[in-house]
Amino acid sequence: MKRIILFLSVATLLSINSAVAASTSMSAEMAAAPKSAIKHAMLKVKGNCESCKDRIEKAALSVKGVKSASWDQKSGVLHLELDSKATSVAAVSKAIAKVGHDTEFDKADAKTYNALPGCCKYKR
Ligand SMILES: [Cu+2]
Repeated sequence: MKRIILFLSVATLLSINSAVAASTSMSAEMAAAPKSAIKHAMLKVKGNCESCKDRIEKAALSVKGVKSASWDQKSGVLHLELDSKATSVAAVSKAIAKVGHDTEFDKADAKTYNALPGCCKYKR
């Protein structure tokens, strides 16, 4: 009896797995590594130059659980690899606003913005 139950559950798991794998490559990856909480996320952040890039990425990496941060100067999109069990895009957004950069979710306060070097004063 135990063997039959085991066989049935394995068969069920296999069919679920292949159904998921068939849907998209993204969910296939997730099915292959269900224990990993590392995910890719994107966040719009305002800035101008290389110093902005450094400042934005440093602020993002200062948040525990952020594994990598790369801000694209042209598009203003910050690409993140983060442990979704340890942090969130919302927390990263707040950390970035704190160093003077507006994000799609948070605004930097005027005092911090005004203290940025001239080249970094992006349009608000
Ligand atoms: Cu700058």
